[in-house]
Amino acid sequence: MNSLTSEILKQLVNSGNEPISGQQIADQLKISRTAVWKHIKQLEDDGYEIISVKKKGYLLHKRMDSLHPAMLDSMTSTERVGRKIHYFDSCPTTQSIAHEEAANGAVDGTVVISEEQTAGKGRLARNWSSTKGKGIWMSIILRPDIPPQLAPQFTLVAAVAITRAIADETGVTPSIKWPNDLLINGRKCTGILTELQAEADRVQSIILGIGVNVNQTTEDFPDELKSIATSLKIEIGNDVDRLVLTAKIFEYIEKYTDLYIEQGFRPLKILWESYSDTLGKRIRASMVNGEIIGKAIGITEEGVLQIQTDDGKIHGIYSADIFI
Ligand code: BT5
Repeated sequence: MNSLTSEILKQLVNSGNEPISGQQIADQLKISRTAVWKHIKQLEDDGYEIISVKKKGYLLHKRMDSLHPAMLDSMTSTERVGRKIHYFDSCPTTQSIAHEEAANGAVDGTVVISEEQTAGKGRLARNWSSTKGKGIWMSIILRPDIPPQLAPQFTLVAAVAITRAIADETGVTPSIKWPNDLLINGRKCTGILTELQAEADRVQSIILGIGVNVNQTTEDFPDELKSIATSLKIEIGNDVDRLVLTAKIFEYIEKYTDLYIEQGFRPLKILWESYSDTLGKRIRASMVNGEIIGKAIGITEEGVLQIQTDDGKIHGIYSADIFI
């Protein structure tokens, strides 16, 4: 979207239920009224419903189901997370754009968000299904001052933040399957992919990739996912406002990142344990170099999963797929 069109959308969103006059917009943006009218037409072509109220101006009638920054900005009360947003109608994956932005100095809390991903990715180069307009597909750039070995904790911090946001918005609390899955009724509704840009001893940026299935129906999922994936809509039976949920996720990510910086991982570990689907269960952890079967007895201060095998030995697992 052209930046003037985007600015006009922002003004319409901010004026809420009060119409805003074409002259007012023209004066503020230093453009002609005809130019304002052309941008309004563009917004209508994009699907925004705008009413011309006689002698008063323009009114944004119906909020479109879009995660456009102008819409998100009006909902967000954070200081850092989501204050700067790069928005795409479609892109291969928000992760690689976020990596470029981070390398080019993007500020802490910058978000890359897309309505659709054509090559969305999970861990180990797996695919992530990202149906257009039905989910939240975004990468958040964080710049905590921590050593690289603590970065995996952010997967757990994000898992807690998203769990809380989903619970607030839907009344349904997902459970967390270590390390990066949020499940409802045993099916995956959210995946998290934590990537890093780091020097030997310091993190430069964490790229927190978040995929939340929001309004898909079962038909929207490819066949191989139909029995293992779910969406919030499937679980609660009605559409969920993606805009409100995204703003909530921004709030919780900021809140818990602040808590982490102030008090360390401990309070977040306690929260994580309270939502865990993994602890106390007999599990199979499948790693690139083999597998371990035993009881999941806890996570360490670093976020490492501890499994106790039948011979009593305790094993620390850094990355694995867990089967219960
Ligand atoms: C993940 O990997 O769960 C991390 C997913 C991260 C996605 C976000 S979206 C925004 C950002 N941009 C990206 O390109 N990625 C991030 P993993 O634990 O490896 O799980 C991947 C597996 O989950 C796949 O092999 C499928 O079995 C399954 N899967 C794929 N798409 C899914 C979906 N939409 N919902 C539930 N499960 C899915």
